[in-house]
Amino acid sequence: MKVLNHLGWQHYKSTQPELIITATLGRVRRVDRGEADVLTEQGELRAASDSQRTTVSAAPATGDWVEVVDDPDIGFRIGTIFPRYSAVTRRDPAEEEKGQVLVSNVDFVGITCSADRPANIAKVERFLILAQDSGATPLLLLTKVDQGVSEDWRQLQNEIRDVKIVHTSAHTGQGISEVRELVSENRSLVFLGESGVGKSTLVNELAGKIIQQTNEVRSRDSKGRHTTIARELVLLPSGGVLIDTPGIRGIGLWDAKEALNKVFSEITEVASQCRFSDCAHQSEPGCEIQEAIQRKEIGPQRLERYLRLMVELDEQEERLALQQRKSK
Ligand SMILES: Nc1nc2c(ncn2[C@@H]2O[C@H](COP(=O)(O)OP(=O)(O)OP(=O)(O)O)[C@@H](O)[C@H]2O)c(=O)[nH]1
Ligand SMILES: [Mg+2]
Ligand SMILES: [Zn+2]
Repeated sequence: MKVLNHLGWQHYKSTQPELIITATLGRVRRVDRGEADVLTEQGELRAASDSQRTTVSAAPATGDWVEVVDDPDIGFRIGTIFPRYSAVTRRDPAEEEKGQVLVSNVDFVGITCSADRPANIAKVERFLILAQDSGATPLLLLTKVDQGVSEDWRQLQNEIRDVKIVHTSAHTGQGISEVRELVSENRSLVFLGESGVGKSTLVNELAGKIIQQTNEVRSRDSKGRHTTIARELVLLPSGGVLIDTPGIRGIGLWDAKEALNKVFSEITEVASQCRFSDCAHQSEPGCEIQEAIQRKEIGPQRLERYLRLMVELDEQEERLALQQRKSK
């Protein structure tokens, strides 16, 4: 069971005490073209992932614990996909009204940003909501700190609360052992962020060898070249799992209102004290949010970003409800 334990099996099982296994157990390393590479005790198996599966939760994702069945007709195929204790789910870029699971069964979502690029709080908040919604613990990994950390990043760090921030550098080794420690007990961590921020470089540093290909950023604007093209699980020799992902510029949120309210908890807490339960926090009498803005406890821009995200998620809910009514 050594491979499986290093992959986090024991930890996974403790979250799913009722599990019954009847075929070869494994964890999905990578999914592509209707097939998946699955790490099992018998080594890596390439298994067909049933094309009949259409719903979000039923398509295998990197990180899933699955059963691999040896089918006499088609060879290996994925049978049961076991329940996910966490899942990073975004709005499917191909189909607006659908969610897409990027990775599953992770303990940490490492939102990876480069210190040598401008700090964009709205983008970081979006990633934080995605991470919070997954059920895993969000982290902010600030990379390339050997290049210096600008004032806007320092300010951003003051604005986000309750999130662990790790400064890392592949050049000086700063922060590497801190991140390694997080996964030391066979836990799983996924790196999410824009292309070129150094996700694959971090994977290699943590693994202590070059596993993932990396590439120079463009000198003109420090943008990456989309070097990593698949969501891929890397098993650390000492146990623990890292998941490298392709760079993503923006993300569509999916069914993430609860996570939104958590990430903006200082706003939702105050909002619950407004006189009107449907307060829009603009100029209503008895609006505690406006009071808090006057007292400089809540930034007006932070409120604006919160409201904008709320509208986005409200509209999504409405469209989905409409669609469901139509299809009935
Ligand atoms: N100075 C400095 N450069 C770094 C650091 N980490 C990564 N880089 C450089 O950043 C560039 C991009 O790194 P990658 O690891 O390929 O970035 P990525 O996030 O995996 O990019 P995609 O796969 O395209 O999403 C490479 O040239 C790295 O050498 C760091 O800590 N300091
Ligand atoms: Mg990469
Ligand atoms: Zn209000």
